Amino acid sequence: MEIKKFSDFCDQVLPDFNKFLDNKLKTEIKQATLRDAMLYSLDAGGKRVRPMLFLAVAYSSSIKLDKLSQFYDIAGAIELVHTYSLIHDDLPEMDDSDYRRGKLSNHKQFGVGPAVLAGDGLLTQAFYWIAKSNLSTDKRMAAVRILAHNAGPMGMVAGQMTDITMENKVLTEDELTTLHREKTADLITAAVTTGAFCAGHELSKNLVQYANDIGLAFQLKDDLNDADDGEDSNKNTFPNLIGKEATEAKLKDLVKDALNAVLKENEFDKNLLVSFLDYFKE
Ligand code: GRG
Repeated sequence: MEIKKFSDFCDQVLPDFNKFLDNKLKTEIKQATLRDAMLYSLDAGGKRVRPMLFLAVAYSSSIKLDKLSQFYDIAGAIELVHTYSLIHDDLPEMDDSDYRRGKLSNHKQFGVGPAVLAGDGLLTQAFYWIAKSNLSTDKRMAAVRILAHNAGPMGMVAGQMTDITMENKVLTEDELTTLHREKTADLITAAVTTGAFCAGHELSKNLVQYANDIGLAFQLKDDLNDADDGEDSNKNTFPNLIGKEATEAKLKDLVKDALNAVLKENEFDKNLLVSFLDYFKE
């Protein structure tokens, strides 16, 4: 294990992974408008947190840096699913956002119909990439199962449905936690657990705990940033429900729990996963 900091790991891996993502989609998608709309959001400057976490877990279980590219199809599939979810989330009938990552949102750039199809295309292509990857059948099946379970109607899609249908209703803390776990944490958990499976491990309780905690922490941090920017106070967020200070305390507790969980972990080198927690301190 040579790299100890998550940011150094990303510096090493991200340029190559980004090239892979862009080239693969460019060569596969023949319909020009669809290709442009899919690439517009895929190459819009996302942080690639989920695929980097996936690859970091594989690296932390002793897959060498120069062997990580065997997992790019799966890491890429996770990013395709994330990108689709953001395109659809921005649509007028969902969050109705005109901008994403400082650029026009997909439907503002291409129109609602093309944006829906760009999202559909990314979601479907994700499972094509997993099916076509060179990993063993067991690993590919695990990746399909985990991703479909956590991103579909048993996970992210369910959370999004609760979000849009409960928009003007006040949720309890438990209901809001479930919403955020499904909408945001489940895909992050899928990235971490798929990384473990692909590197040849059984699911570990501590790793799942770590993944769930950072997944929820991710949403809380995003909501705290939005609250600082004066975002809509009617939205179902922790800062709106319990206040900013209580949300900051909850975020700290989650990061502490994630740290305790990962420190109990024996199957993986802990350095990168511990270092990822710095993201919540920035
Ligand atoms: C449309 C089925 C469907 C689901 C949408 C992901 C999602 C569900 C909604 C996004 C709402 C949101 C902004 C949640 C906060 C946490 C989050 C997912 C932030 C965006 O992820 P980042 O920070 O984005 O990884 P980048 O731009 O870096 O890729």
